[in-house]
Amino acid sequence: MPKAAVLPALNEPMELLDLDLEAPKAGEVKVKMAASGVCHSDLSVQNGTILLPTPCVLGHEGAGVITEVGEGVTNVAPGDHVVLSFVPQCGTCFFCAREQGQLCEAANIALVSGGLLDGTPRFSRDGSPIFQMSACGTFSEETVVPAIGVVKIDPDMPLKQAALIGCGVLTGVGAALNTARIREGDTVAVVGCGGVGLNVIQGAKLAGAEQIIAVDMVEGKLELAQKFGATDTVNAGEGDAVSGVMSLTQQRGADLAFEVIGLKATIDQTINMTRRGGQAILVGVPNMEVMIELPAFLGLVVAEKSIKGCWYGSSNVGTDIPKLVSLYQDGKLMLDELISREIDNGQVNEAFDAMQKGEVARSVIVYD
Ligand code: PAD
Ligand code: ZN
Repeated sequence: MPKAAVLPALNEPMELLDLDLEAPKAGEVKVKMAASGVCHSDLSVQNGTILLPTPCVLGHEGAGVITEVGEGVTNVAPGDHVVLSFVPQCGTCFFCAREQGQLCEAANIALVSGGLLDGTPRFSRDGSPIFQMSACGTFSEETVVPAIGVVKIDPDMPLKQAALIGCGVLTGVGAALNTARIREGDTVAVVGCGGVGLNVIQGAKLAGAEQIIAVDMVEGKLELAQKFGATDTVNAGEGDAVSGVMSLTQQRGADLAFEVIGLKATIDQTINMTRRGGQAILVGVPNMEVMIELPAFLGLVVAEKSIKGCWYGSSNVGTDIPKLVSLYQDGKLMLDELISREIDNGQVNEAFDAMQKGEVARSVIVYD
């Protein structure tokens, strides 16, 4: 009976409960969780920005060890160390066949239903289903997920650091390396330097950006951003973020600007601080009502700006997760520095508070 942090209903605090967990069905695996990061998207389920059915086990950024496999599973075996993917990637659908696994058709139902690929969760309590976020539910000691939702990694990789790759690192670094087209010497602005934004910064550095401008309202985040590779900072709490970036770029704007918060105001700012001919990459998840409005001719046509969405860092999890593990092992990717606090899964409410106050890059649940 795993203990899990369960969101009982919208806007309610999470409760630590003993749950029943079914054995994996065909094509599914059971994972003993080792660690799980707490991401802003988890908080966004609690406050309704991301809509999922409740009660629900949140958590979608995790790593652990396979303990059981269902019929027909060949990609992993008990004892394997894995990172969970919050977008299961089938490898054969229209999108996977076009190297856009982040848009996998098989994953769609899992992302919205609170269940696995068949739309049903494997957790329950007193006979009633308990849903699981993004076919994961990493705020539980154990979970059952689709086999195509786990990627085997080198067993020497520490699982606490590996957990972070599952969302924040894959999304942030992938936004810079896969979604965007950063060229050597480019100027990049990153609006929002939380767990995901810091990874956009280190991804931009890896891609060869020369000037990296970090924008945030919390001074501590701007200091951390400099450790991850930011060359300049703009405190959006002390002045207009767009003017700040303009004055650092000869009034042209950044070659590429990334929005990593999910607010209308900062999305508008990000588009406005992108130079003519540049790319604005939208990573933050806004609530469903947010609309983008801009003058079509002056804002887009004659300015030749591109606005691009970014889902899961445009990642192919099967190749990108092992690649990020190797980068960490070679000392080229900062993961230790993302772990601000280690907690247990009874402390997720406190972790949400700390995130909202801007106190942490990531709180990480570490299981025994
Ligand atoms: P976080 O809360 O750790 O970081 C957000 C940062 O933004 C913090 O450092 C804040 O101080 C800063 N901030 C807030 N408001 C402002 C403002 N007005 N101006 C400047 N800075 C501000 O969140 P996170 O990094 O975990 O997640 C960021 C977003 O990315 C969030 O919307 C999440 O849902 C989304 C996300 N998207 C994907 C994807 O695939 N597109 C994946 C994972 C997360
Ligand atoms: Zn996330």
